[in-house]
Amino acid sequence: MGAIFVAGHGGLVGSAIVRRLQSAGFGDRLLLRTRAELDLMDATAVRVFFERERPSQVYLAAAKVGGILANDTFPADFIRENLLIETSVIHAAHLAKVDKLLFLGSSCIYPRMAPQPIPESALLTGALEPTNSAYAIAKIAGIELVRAYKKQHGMNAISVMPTNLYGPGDNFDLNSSHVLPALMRKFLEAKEHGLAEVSVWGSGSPRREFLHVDDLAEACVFLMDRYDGGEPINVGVGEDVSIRELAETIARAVGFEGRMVFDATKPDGTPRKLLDVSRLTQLGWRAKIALVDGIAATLEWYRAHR
Ligand code: GFB
Repeated sequence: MGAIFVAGHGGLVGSAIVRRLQSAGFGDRLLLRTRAELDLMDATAVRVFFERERPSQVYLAAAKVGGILANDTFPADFIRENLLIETSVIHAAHLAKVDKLLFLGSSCIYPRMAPQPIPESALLTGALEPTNSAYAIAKIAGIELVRAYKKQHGMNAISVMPTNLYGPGDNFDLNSSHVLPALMRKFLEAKEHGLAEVSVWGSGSPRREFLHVDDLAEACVFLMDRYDGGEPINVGVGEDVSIRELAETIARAVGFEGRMVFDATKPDGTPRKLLDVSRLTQLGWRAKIALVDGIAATLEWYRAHR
């Protein structure tokens, strides 16, 4: 049994995969490198690392990620950094003959007006959501790399598409974060400072599906074992909520009793993003963490770590 390389182990997803592998008894096989130790955008450094360490499994959870405003403001960074990470890690994994690689994409790869819930077959059937098209195209390139290395080189690699994620270790910076940690921080600070209102971006009507990152990590370890298909596989909870409903749930968890003010100068993004998870359900895996429980646990983590 060789080493398991978790690329991006300092991030929301990578750290959850590490926790999951540790609790499954694979802690002694973990191979981890900080960004200072190994720059995943440096193809030569990554190749040398793979040649030396020869991991047997790779979880490619390293990525440049962010919320709607960060994606819309820094599209060049999002496309460039993600393309460099994907090409260098997937190529090095091929050269080092890893047993299996799991690539993590994102639900924003699907067309803006995809049918809901979104089946994997919706990929490349329509125009993308403009606020995150640079990131989405980088992630679509990752899926195509996986398909291409599989076809040309017989590489054993899979692509996993998670829906919007949250949980311990998330980014709570108000300019670059996703909606859930942003609202948690805003409501908490408003309560602590006795403020009467909190700003919620956009109209509140877009719908999103939220998956706790520990559920995603469990699904990734499950799929590493059980799925070898050439097509991507969605991971979600099968239900969505409006941003207004999400905000109300977080406000209740925090105990904020003031008003919400919707800021129409900020983008709504895609109107709805709910994944069709039947392919995964048929394999026998389901998400377990209910949104209210996941929010409570994340709030507890944030209070302890901010
Ligand atoms: O989570 P979020 O930034 O990403 O925003 P996306 C979701 C919705 O929440 C949007 C609204 O309609 C936002 O306008 N929202 C309300 C807020 N208040 C806030 C706030 O304070 N902060 C933030 N960030 N949003 C991202 C993509 O899209 O989703 C990425 O840009 C990635 O590429 C990620 O795929 C999963 O769901 O719109």
